[in-house]
Amino acid sequence: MKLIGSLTSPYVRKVRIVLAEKKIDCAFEVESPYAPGNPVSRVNPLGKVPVLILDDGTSVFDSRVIVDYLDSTTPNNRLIPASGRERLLVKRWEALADGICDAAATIFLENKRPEVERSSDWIARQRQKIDAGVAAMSSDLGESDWCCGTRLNLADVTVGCALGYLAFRFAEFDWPKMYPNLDKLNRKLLERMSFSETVPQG
Ligand code: GSF
Repeated sequence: MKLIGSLTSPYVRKVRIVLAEKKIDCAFEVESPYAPGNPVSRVNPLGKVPVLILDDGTSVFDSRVIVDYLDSTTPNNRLIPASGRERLLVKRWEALADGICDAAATIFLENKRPEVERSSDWIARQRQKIDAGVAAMSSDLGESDWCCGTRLNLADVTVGCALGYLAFRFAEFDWPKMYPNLDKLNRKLLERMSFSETVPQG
């Protein structure tokens, strides 16, 4: 099995954390979907990372499909509840955290365009999603130790990836000060090697 992805992507990080937490062996090929001549679109018609290549050559995307598959392949350390309301809530956390990453990545890309082509309305719209999304994560976490349930699961993984991505791309957004409960959770997550070894870089 081989994972293709970049060192900056929060979605790739999500998959790497799941692989590490579940102790699944998988090669990692670092590729940027933006580098000229990169091979990503040959394995994913959408041209996005992460992509997981199975041993029979099947390419799997996107990150939600990949982590669902990985969690189902080995019974140890299940990160996604099998069914029912618990599963629904974990997937809801994932959608919220991924949505924050989507908005943050959109702003990052918009800001890379020449200044005259940038839309401040579009940036403000995305920024609103980030602000409301982080506020919702903080409110839903409350004083609990974990996002959902009594131990680490995919909800915490995705929240950690979203917070790490905000720290990486939007250092000026002082969410740790605004939301001490998210800061506490994030610090606890970073004590795990799966998180500390995958902090975005580039
Ligand atoms: C998002 C993947 C994505 O946007 C998932 O896997 O969960 N819903 C998908 N990946 C970005 C890199 S990054 O921003 O994480 C990507 O590959 N962009 C290349 C492009 O051409 O959009």
